[in-house]
Amino acid sequence: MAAAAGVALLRGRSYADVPAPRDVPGAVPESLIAQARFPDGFLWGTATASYQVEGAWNADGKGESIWDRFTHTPGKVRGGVTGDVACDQYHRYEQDIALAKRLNQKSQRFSISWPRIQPSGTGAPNMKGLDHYSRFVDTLLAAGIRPWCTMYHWDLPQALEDRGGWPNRELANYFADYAGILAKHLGDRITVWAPFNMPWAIAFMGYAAGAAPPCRTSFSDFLKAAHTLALAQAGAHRAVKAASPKATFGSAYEMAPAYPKTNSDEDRAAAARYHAMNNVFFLEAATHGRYPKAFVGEPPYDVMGFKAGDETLLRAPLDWVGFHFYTRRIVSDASKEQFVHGGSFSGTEIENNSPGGRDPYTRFRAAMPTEGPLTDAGLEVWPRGMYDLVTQISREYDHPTIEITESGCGYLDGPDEEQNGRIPDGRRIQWYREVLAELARAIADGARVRAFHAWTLLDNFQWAEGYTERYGLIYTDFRNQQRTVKDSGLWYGRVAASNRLDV
Ligand code: IFM
Repeated sequence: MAAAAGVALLRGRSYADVPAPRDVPGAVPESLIAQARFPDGFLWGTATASYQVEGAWNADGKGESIWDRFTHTPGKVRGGVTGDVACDQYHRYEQDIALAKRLNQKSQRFSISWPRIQPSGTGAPNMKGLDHYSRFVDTLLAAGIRPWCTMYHWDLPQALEDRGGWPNRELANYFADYAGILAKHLGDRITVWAPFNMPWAIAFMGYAAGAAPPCRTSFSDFLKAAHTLALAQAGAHRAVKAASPKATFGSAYEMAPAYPKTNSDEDRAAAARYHAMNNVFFLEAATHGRYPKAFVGEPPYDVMGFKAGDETLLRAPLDWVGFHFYTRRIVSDASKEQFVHGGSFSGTEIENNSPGGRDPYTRFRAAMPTEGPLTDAGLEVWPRGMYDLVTQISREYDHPTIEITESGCGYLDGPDEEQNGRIPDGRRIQWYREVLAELARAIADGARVRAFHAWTLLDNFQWAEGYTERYGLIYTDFRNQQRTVKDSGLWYGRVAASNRLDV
């Protein structure tokens, strides 16, 4: 009854009705946390990514990825470190899955490394790579944990980058072949598939901002890459469904609720463009075979390399919608300013305060505010954003089944030697308490959320930040690969067992 009323409440509200952030408190009242309940059967899990945890960068016939090339280039990663060993999970996965089981986890989102399966990105599969993931999946199932597969979490075979990377439309076909191989060999046991982790970031960070490999700075390459990724998403959908009758297909999009800087029509329109570009660009392509109103004017189809008939090729009706939540954005209009090229990378997002906004097409500026406290990794804590984002996607996409594919916070707490090495990371517990209370509120108001994946199971290689940020529920001592469950991990295990937060 409450859920039905909530659905009615969500329906009919438009983006413009979302209150500006100054109207909402930054912190969540304890009473809301105490009342929060999650439905029976709710799937609690964690998320990881191949390059961030596996190590074994050249084992068993694996090819070189763009992240191998990047980290092996001096001066690219903080501290000069690499993911060559990372958490050594390629060899220690049984131990890590046993820890997840101990924390009552029921879903493990992991990614498969494309160059382990096709070392140069095309052609016959490397059976040693497939065998590894087959054993990994069997171990998850034996532990009662649902295997949830991301097919691509940023580790493109270097050989495909050498053929033009994602701006090369041919990659959509190569990716569909790869997806078909995965579904054929693992689809008897994996039923939950998503093609890409954070496709916007793959295109923007890699090809426009130069912040991640291959570090190009071309807005036209960014737009071409985005179109190839959308085509690849749909091609993978067709390939996976054809190879595995049990397959369900969804997504792992990055999203941040966008609030207009002022109440002006221009800033509200800019916030809507941010939402279209950064949050739902690929969801809209999959759902309707078109791109949303992310641009000032018409989408630049010519620059993207859009061809007649692509509207049909883009369609990939998702069985469920997966997205991440970390923080929020305040967005202002830049359509009247002269564009000046520029940008800088901060953690997981682009901040660009250059005159003229972020790029010549979308013409907005997005900033992460600092009204709320910041995590050690520099992201603003704004729990209310979870409620706003989940309810917005619910009403805009007709109440789909939702999975939160990542959500978490970077804090550097380590072992306290006076407490036998215990890791008292209270700030992380509080972050999850508040964000999850807002998620429970969205569910009570009608959002059909069935799973939450904390980022991440264990501290790992944090991309260009190296090992200087820790997002794990489990502490990794990178000197000896020892794992220690943090207080937050123990707490999350109790949450998973009880479906409540006051534990
Ligand atoms: O570590 C990353 C992950 O690979 C993608 N989403 C954000 C996380 C934290 O920055």
